[in-house]
Amino acid sequence: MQRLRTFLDHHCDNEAVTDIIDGLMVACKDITHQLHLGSLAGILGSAEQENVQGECQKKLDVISNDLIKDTLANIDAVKGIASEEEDEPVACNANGDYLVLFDPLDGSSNIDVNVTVGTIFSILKAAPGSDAASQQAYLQAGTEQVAAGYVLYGPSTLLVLTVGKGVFSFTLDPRDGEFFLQRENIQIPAQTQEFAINMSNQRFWLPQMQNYVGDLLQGEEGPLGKRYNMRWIASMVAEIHRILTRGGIFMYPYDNRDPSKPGKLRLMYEGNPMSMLVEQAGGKASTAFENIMSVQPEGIHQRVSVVMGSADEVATAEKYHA
Ligand code: AHM
Ligand code: MG
Repeated sequence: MQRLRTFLDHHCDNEAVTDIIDGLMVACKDITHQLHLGSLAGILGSAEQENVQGECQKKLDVISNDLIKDTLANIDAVKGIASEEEDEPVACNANGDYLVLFDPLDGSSNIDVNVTVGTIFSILKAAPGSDAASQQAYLQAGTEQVAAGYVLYGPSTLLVLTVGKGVFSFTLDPRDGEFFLQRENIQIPAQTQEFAINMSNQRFWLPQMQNYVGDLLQGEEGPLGKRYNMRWIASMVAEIHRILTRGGIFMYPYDNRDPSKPGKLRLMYEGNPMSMLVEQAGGKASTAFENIMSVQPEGIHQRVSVVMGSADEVATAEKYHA
């Protein structure tokens, strides 16, 4: 079995990116440890504060953010970081060439009920002379990502990764603290009979999305001609991992609950990295109108509509919006 570092040394022809991913996993192993201890470590519950997006932070949101931030700041290649839990980007090493954007603990409403959560990350090349303390340096479309991945904290801890040459997964062996390569060149089946969406928001979606999901629900008697099953874990990492394992379509579409927020998920550290993984695995990642990775970001915490997974199913969803 190949260790993560050995794999990266052969597969990733960029030493700086190898160092960043390898270093980031040190923090993710710490997060795994904290999650396994759970209430024994006093990490459950609210941190009694809000992030820039007005969301109540969990204690473990804050702990994970600090662990990842401190780890990345000590890697020479990292010029700056942007996090879901930080209002503004943070400059790290003036000589670094890379920017790392991350959601330290995605799906954190699941922490207190002991259900899967994850860390999502995206790596961008910094433009020469750019100011890593300013949002402007980070506002690159998803197509510019040099690497993306997530760590899933479930029954096992897994890393799923792309450096633009396919998607690979690694499992953490808790006995020696090493990630080992498990699946190579992961491919998402083009068709599926499984969808994931928070149905409680149905009345807030665009009419096109209501029509599409209405037809999914009609099953073999509807125009799509097949019966679908539904899943909702409330953890995008778990949802995308299921899709990378057996196919499916995951949607968190535009809704009009709050006109200032077009959708719930964040473009730069949720939508883009997951889109890169899904596309590298032969799937499709769309806003329902255009490719997510083509969206030109205007802010690091910008939100985006998400429809991603099995290519044929996403193409069908897009047709309803055409
Ligand atoms: P978070 O970053 O605050 O954890 O929010 C993102 C999560 C996703 O993982 C998940 O798909 C979605 O929020 C679940 O939302 P809902 O509460 O509507 O089920
Ligand atoms: Mg999140």
